Amino acid sequence: PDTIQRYLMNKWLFLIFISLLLGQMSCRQKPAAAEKPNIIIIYVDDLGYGDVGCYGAGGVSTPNVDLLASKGLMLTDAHATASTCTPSRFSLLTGSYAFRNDAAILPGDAPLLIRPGTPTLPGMLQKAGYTTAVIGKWHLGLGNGTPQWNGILKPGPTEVGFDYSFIVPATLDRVPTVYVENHRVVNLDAQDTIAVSYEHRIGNLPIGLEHPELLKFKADSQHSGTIVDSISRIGFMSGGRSAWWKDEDIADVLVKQMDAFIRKHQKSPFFLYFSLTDIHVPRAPAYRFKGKSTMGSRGDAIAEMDWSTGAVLKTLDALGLTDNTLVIFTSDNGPVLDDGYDDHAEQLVGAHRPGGPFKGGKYSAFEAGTRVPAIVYWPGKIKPGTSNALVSQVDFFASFAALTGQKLDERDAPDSFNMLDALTGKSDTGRTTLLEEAYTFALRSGAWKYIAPQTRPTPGWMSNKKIPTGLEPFPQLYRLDADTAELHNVREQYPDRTAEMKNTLTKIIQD
Ligand code: NG6
Ligand code: CA
Repeated sequence: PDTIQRYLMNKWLFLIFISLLLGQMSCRQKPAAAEKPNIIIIYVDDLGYGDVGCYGAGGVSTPNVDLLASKGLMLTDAHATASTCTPSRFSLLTGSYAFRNDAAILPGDAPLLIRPGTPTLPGMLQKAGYTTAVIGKWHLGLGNGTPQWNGILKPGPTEVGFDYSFIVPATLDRVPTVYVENHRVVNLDAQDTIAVSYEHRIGNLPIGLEHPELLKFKADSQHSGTIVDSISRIGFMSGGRSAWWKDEDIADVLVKQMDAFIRKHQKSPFFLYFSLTDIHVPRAPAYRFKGKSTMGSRGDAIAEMDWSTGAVLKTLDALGLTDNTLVIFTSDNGPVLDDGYDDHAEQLVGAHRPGGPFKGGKYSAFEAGTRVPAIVYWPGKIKPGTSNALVSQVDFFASFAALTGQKLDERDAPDSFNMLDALTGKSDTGRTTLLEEAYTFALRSGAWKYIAPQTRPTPGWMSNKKIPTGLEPFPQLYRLDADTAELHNVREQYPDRTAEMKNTLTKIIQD
């Protein structure tokens, strides 16, 4: 009996020891898990402030985005850093303003704009233990010099912080019309090599200029290059037929990639930059979205974008990851109706206001150029609500560093501020000043908006866009609290304020 007792005692002690150990381990893991939520940025292309239901859209419904807003924090004064794509994406990923690197809209055969070795948001999260991926639109260039479409496309996303990439290299309207997975074009037949030129015609595929009868949409002269999938593109290409995407399938392809990546990495923290190709031109959503809006293909593309957003939530729910995942939904620049293809966006827009109450849109220095929908969703952690804190996407870098306990070096993310409290609704206070880049600079300070005289030449085609650009040879000052639509330049009534804002702007630029 003595041995039995001792045996039982030992067994008890052993069990107590094991359970204490397990308890310890889970205690240690719990706070770590809570500090390292998965992070997903759903980045829509060209979605305007007023283009989704919760921000006032008409003509299309966006139930999934609206759900994000009703359960998350809806920001009403959040900005892309620029009113065009490449500059905004550069700033989002590097925490540095695009002008510091001379970033402008890139052609489809440009070399990689972010130099390997530059501190990046995904690179910082890798150090914090995250697995990182970009799925969708890239538009930051590939390779050194000319991209090697038939070989190894390097450096690219995986050299600047992403563990995995599945991308549309530039825009839907630019050649080559192929996906790139890590360093290679997907489904390329080695016998049918790809050639690309932005200077002159190559190969013998039909081009839009000569064969308008083959086109789904009529296009302007810049978009009248090689025809792929009945859509003429900017630039010329030949070969690579087995690798061509089909425009109507892109959302499905990207959603499948998104789902696979999340499933694969569900057990450890991941960062996904889910960069949708909707709602940029050419707008050819999947056939099942045809007629989902009253606004033609632009509205239908919004419906498709909403579906892709819902797909993310569905995957998270299915895997039980919803409470441990921070999702930010936003856009790279403001809206445009006619961006080169005749898809009736202007004729069918009706009472819908793509830029909401704001003036301008894509390419513009007025508010609608950079003020975009922005929703932060993290059920259980973020109280549902609305916030008018002034925040910029350049702040995601420092904010996520703070969230995940990463210290930033001085050379990291020079323009990024930690706005974590504003992004999670703990505070209403955002930035005191905010820079907007167009073909000039604008500065926000509270309700004041200063637009500097135009500094960069605009491309010739800009004059056809019918968007008020805000580009003038003289300074402009607006009071957004009294004049949301930037109609009255009050610089003469407020010379001191004008001078002060000009100085602040100069300091930021020269910093
Ligand atoms: C412009 C294109 C426009 C669009 C834009 C980039 C012309 C006339 N227009 O050069 O269609 O592709 O670049 O859009 O060529 S963005 O959202 O990637 O900035
Ligand atoms: Ca864009």
